[in-house]
Amino acid sequence: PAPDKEYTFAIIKPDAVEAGHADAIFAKLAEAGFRVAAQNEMTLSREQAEAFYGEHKDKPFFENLVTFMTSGPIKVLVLSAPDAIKAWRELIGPTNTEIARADKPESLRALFGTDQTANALHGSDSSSSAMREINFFFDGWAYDNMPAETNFAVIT
Ligand code: DGI
Repeated sequence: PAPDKEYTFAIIKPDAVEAGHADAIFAKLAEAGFRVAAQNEMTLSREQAEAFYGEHKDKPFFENLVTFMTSGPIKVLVLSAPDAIKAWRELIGPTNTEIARADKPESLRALFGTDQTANALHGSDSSSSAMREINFFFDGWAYDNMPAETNFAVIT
């Protein structure tokens, strides 16, 4: 069964912030039942972007990805909802904006993305990623907000 309340980590990426889509994205996520538990606006340094996407450092698109992610302000969010990790991945849709537009036209990447690199939104892909990513951007937040006895990214 889905946890009653779970946390995930999201980013409104530079293309969507620059295009002025943040308010529309906040409206869509609220409508879908997500609550914003923490948020911050920042511009990533190259060092931060490389560390955040470290698992992709050997991929051919890594340089483009880092250049894009450091190109302007982003909004980093902790979202809560029942089954938040899976539900948020479903709401944002496929990684490639063009595939999202073809296959999931109501998804947030279809609505607000630009292309296969600039795809408007990030979402943690697992409980362990959510834990790592929340701690990466909100130092200590998880410790203050999640009971120690529960799965780190899951609170009931
Ligand atoms: O978890 P996702 O963001 O959906 O996808 P991911 O973790 O595989 O990749 C991280 C980001 O890297 C993704 O949001 C966009 C970019 N990316 C992934 N695969 C490709 C890519 N960019 C290009 N240009 N080409 C790719 O194949």
